[in-house]
Amino acid sequence: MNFDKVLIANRGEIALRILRACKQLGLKTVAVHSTADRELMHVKLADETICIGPASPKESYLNIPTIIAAAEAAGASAIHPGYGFLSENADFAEMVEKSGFIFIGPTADTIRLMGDKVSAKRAMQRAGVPCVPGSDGALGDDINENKKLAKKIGYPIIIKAAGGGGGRGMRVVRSEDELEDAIALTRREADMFFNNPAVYMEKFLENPRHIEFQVLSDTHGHAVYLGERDCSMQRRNQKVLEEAPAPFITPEQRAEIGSRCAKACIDIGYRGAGTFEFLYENGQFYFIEMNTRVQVEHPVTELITGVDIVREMIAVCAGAPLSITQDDVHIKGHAFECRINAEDPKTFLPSPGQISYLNIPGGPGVRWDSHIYQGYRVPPYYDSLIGKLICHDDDRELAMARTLQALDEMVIDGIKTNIPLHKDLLTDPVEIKGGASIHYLEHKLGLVQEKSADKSKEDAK
Ligand code: MV4
Repeated sequence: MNFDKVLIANRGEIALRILRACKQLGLKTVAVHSTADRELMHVKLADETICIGPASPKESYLNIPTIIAAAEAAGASAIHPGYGFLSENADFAEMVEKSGFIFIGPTADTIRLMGDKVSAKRAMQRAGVPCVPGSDGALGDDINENKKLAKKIGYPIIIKAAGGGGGRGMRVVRSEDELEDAIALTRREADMFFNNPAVYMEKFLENPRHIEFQVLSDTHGHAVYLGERDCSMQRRNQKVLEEAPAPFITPEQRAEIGSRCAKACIDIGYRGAGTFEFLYENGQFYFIEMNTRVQVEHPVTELITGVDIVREMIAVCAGAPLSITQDDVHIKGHAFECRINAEDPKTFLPSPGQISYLNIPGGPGVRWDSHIYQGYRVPPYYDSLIGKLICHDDDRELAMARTLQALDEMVIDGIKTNIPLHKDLLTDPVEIKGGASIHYLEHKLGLVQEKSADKSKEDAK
């Protein structure tokens, strides 16, 4: 099959990142964009552009028939979905392949398997990936059985929707008298939001870290892990600051969990780039979900491994074998990524508008992944991410200092950004120490009043 033209079914910084990888591989690019996105950088750089509809994502970036029609019209051979939008939509992946295009990602069946968190967990359990203790599959309707199970797991437990993920459709239960209502409520919400009433039960981990393993897998039976990232610094399920490698994780732990993830990829016939999400508490890793797409934070892994994840995922989806084996993967130094958002640093409200002045930091080990430029208007219709500052150095302390220096050099005028938040975070004693839990940032910001002093003390220990 010929593979010479890629349609980029996304916008913003990731569309530009994909375009750059395509150009390097000698592939022609097709940018599809909404009427609000004519001035996007990757639209200017693409070989062909097609306007696919109005600003509203539903009518443009989420419009499956229109995107497939655009691929037909342009004579594209493959479609790269990026992250968000249609990237983990199994029906889209299926339609893409049935229409004769290559989906740059895993097969529709794999997306479906991992999209259902109950089947994902079962598959990972079978592959030898350690999971959070919990129900064996979806919960039944017998409340006495469920009470027995919760008692056996031990309170607190969490009820999660099989169709959920990324923080939607979950409820913590701290005692038996809350269990029946919690299951019923989560089921109703799951049915409403995900069209799937199936729910499952897990031991609730009170203060875990969020650590995820990056993998790449080809169609020739090879898979590699590229180490892990710590993504614990988050607010309302939106990551703010990521780093690689994760602080205090030993090479032995990395090899143990990483090799199990790579083996799991081979077991399920995985294709492309993927991420295994774990909660990490008391020295143990617990699998929770798999992301079957390229992630926002992939650059920190690129900087510590030297592997071009986006180029590699395109190549393996075109049928090429992985260009590296596990023996070629070495973790070198440390990297941080600051997600720069067009938002008020105090209220977190979006701050769209025109960028009147822009100064981008530079120097060794400084990378800026962004579509913005002086004069660019940040539209109000989409995610507020306008760029990612990724800094690398020989160790964590140096990487942190380099990130702060780069933040000091960066000027984005005309809109508000969260740069002040990043400067504050990178000088925070708990962040400097490393290894804070998923709750730390929200406590720091005073989002959670209850027990906030206790929790912060615990993190600071
Ligand atoms: C959990 C958990 C504690 N215990 N599961 C939230 C997002 C989704 N991916 C899974 N999530 C969680 N699952 C058990 N058994 C706590 C969270 C959680 C969380 C996880 C990762 C990153 C940020 C988070 C914020 C709040 C809760």
